[in-house]
Amino acid sequence: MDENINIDEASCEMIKKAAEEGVEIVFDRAAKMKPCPIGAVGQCCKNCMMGPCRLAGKDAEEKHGVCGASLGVIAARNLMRMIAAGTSCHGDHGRDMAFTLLAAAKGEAPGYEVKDVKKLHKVAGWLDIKTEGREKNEIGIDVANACINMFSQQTGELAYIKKAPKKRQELWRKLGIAQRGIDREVVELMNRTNIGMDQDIDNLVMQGFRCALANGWGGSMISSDIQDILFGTPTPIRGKVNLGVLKEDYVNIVVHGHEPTLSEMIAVVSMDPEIIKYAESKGAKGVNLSGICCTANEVLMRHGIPSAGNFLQQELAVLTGAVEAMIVDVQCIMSSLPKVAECYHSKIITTNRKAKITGATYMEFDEHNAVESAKEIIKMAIDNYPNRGKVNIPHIKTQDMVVGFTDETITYMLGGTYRGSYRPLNDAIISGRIRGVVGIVGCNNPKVATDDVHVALAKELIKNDVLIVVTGCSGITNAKAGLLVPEAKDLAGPGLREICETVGIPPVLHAGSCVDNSRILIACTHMVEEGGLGDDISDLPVVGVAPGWMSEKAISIGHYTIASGLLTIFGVAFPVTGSKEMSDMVFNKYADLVGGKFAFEEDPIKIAELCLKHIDEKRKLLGIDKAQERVLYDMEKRRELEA
Ligand code: SF4
Ligand code: MSK
Repeated sequence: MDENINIDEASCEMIKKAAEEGVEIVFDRAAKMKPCPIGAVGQCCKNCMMGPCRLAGKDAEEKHGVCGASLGVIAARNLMRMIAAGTSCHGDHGRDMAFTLLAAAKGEAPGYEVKDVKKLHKVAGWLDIKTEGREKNEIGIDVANACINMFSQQTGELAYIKKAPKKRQELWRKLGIAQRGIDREVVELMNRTNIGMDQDIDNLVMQGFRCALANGWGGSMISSDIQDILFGTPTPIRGKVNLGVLKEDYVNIVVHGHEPTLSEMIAVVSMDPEIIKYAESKGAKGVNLSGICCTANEVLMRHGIPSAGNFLQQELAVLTGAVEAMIVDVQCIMSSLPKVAECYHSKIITTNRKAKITGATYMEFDEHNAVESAKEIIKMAIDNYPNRGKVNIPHIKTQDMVVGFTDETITYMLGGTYRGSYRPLNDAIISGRIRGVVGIVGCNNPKVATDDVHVALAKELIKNDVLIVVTGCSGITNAKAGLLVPEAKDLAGPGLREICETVGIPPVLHAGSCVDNSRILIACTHMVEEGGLGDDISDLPVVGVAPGWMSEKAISIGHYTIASGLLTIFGVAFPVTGSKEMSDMVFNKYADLVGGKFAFEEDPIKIAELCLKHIDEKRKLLGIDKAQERVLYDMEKRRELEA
């Protein structure tokens, strides 16, 4: 394993244990793997069997695939296919949520209900669905059907486009990239990247943007909205993080993946007295629930259920020997889990017909029979408790955190219930107390100093008065480093510290899971609408960063962030750098087209410098680059003003 892998102490303890016990984990596989240098930079095409065509070497730019495709076209097609894959992940997630809402509103999914009526009315408003004098389930059925139809909508733009600033909507229409149905955009992008199809890079990337917009202002937004309707819109709540949240004398159940439908029910059922009694009958003190990845974020944001860790800690949780069952749903689940679990007593339980793993136990979760399904799964975990061997939960203290900062929360916290608005945030930015806002999102990747890139970047930025919003595994990673507590204000610059003290917030705000990056888009729209910071998202002193990304979902997220107007910086590697033409496209020309573009940088301090440079340029363009002194008015000055 790479000695330079910088990760938290609890993980290091488990990595050491894995080595001692001869259990192969992700870090070992990463160290052994020699990633294909051609594929990594976009120089390989396997879209047909005349190839695969490898356009490598010094003269790569002059080479062509057997079909005649240039290096630029090959790199572009590869990137576009990643957008299609990422959009389909978040889209299918949103679709599942819409069908769950439909079943709940029809009374066909006992245990689920419309929990947040206020949010239901808000979403209905966006979708032009009448709410007045109607019962919540009636509205719920209409909202669910409208969302389901957004997947198959063949013509016309998605209703969610209206949530963006007017100027941005007009740009999308002018460029012909206003998104139609989510499925249609994915299918068209896959078609256009086939052999013999779209071989004009300028034309191809526009469909890439349209497909990505169908994710950010489509599939992901549907997921977040419906999850709020069904399970409640998160509000600030305390929680704990890291492997130490596992408990020695309890049946430990870890939920992992992305869709909260099952985990919400597991959370409820695990507190059922009948279940606790059953756990006691097997010698345990009760059931202890925790999470990994974005399923963890979902139950953490709404119930304060502890997070055992991020993407790279899924195997490490099993290594403790304390996990009776890891219950997984969809996305970011490592194929290696059943093999690691073989060395201990842990059961890996897959629950979704779309995500089975050879060697795991499959127990299909049916939301129409959710309580019974959840009970059955939990009982299987409890039955496994007596099979435990030696337990080694890291003794490093768990870290506290405060999470649940949605755009609704920010409105309320900054402006209060009756006059909730983004005015105080905009004023803080205009006055320079907050220099800008950076969203640090995405995965951990064993190719880089895993946790360090996220944490070093966040620390450097808050020191420079930049407010941070985190989602996904970046949220968990920064939480482990202690940046998600109000006390972290002491690491912030004087301006940001003052805001944190006044409002009582941490300098790093956890906004949720990967699909909740759409919440950042809505927050940006509110900032524009509030006034004083330009009239489009591209005018804002805001940057998006994915310093440790690995999933195709990140490429789709990056593209919708850029199509929304923001500079977006990626670490690790960028999969088109083998082509000068495509590099010029993503790192320069994108900005001319949509206002946002990619930048690539691995070093977290240099990423911070890029963010600050961009923020300062935007501040200058807005005319707010000179720090404004706060003037305290005495009575005489006030009278002068009133006169
Ligand atoms: Fe090669 Fe063209 Fe086939 Fe790609 S599509 S594998 S470049 S022949
Ligand atoms: S879980 S996509 S590793 S952030 Fe959303 Fe984490 Fe990345 Fe999966």
